[in-house]
Amino acid sequence: MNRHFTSDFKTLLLNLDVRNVSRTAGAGVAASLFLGSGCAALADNSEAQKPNILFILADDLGWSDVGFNGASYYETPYIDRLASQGMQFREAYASAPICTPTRASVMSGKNPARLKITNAALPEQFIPKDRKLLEGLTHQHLPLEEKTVAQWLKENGYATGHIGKWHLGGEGFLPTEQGFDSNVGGSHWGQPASYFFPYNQNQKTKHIAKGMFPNLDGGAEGEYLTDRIANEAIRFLEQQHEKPFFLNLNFYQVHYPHQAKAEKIAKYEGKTPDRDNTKPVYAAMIESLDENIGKIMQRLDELGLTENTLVIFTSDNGGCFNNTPLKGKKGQLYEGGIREPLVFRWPGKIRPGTVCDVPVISCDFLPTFLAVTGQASSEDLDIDGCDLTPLLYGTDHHSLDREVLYWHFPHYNMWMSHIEPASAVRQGDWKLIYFWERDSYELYNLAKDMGEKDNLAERLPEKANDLKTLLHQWLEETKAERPSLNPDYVAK
Ligand SMILES: [Ca+2]
Repeated sequence: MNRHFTSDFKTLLLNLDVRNVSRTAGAGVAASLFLGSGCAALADNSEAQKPNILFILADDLGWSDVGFNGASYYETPYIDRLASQGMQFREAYASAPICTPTRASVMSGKNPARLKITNAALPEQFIPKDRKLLEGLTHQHLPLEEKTVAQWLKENGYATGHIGKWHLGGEGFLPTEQGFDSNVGGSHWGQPASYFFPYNQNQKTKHIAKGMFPNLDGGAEGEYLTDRIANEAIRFLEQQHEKPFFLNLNFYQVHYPHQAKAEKIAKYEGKTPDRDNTKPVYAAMIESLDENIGKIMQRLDELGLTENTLVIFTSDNGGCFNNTPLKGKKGQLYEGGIREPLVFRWPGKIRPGTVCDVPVISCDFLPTFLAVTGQASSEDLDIDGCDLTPLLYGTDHHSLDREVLYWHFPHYNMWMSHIEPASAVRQGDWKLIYFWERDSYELYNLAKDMGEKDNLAERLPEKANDLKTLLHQWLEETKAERPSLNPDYVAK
């Protein structure tokens, strides 16, 4: 890929587009960073040097939980700085409204429906059996037959590290079985027992969960998990000398249990809410995530790795609380359940302060990473994702060779009653959601109504029918696992 760098760089300069330049305060500083150190990167970037990839995935962080998407009660200055130094995607999606399927999609480049991994890995007793529908079947782990992005990159000479939440299977299916050289803290568990050391011990019941945090031994009493995960990431960065690296850094933050440092909680208890956000513990968790990302970016700089490292920041599903101005939350296919903050930063390659409105989705990471590392073109792969480099490099900011996105979530949830089986399709500005239990559709125009307040399904039956046809054809093609009528259902 590097041999194209010079022409890409020229194209970027020629394509400077005022409409796409963020008006955030950091944009001017970021632009000078681009023109200054970015040029240095051009000179230093030898033909043989492959870029490092640092993929940072937050857990359950909503689209509107970050400053660059309008949050003011929550404070994310370091994540916002990252956004101002790179390209932010305003219409980025998770492949699923819940943890495991999105992570499986990141690893494999495939839609969860095709993987038949559509729900969080859960023991059988936690799957509701008393509802009108029986859920579609879902695998409990990412099958070893799936070729992960780590396996692809390892074949290409990369050092591959996983740190933090995995949630794609336990023994036999851990990161080290799926292409990673090392695994710190990743297991089948989807959350810590405690954010304060000892992390595998429930603070109330004192129950200890064995095998929760492989290779994350020791720690000081009261040490905070997010600080520790960041320290492990820094240690990984410091050890990289020989090979280019791919670090899959998956924070547990801001997933339940909601626990934060007392001094940070106190700060938010006294702060004026915005968008009805009034959860100081959650705000404090976001601040800890943010400051640790700042810490990692600083160390990356000190190690001289910034110029040759593609950094990505995103989340795996929508927020659990209030995602205003979006509707819905984690577990739902409304925008609040699936739209994510997303930033790509790569000085000299990606123009800083840019905003992209093209819809993108979790399964796009794998083909994009393969493209930036010069390994394979997406045409050769049996995947659902698209290579995003035309957007990132500025050769085309406004379109992608893809018209339609799909979601399939045939599940309830024992703890969250708002969650019901649903599937959805987005084509252009139009989005249709199908609710399996009610056998009903909702149609929205996201360009005019990103909050999904005005259901147009009855007023625009032709448009609704077009999208219904697309959705059901896709469910057939992917052999998606459908919900079925529950013969034992008793209406309450
Ligand atoms: Ca999650």
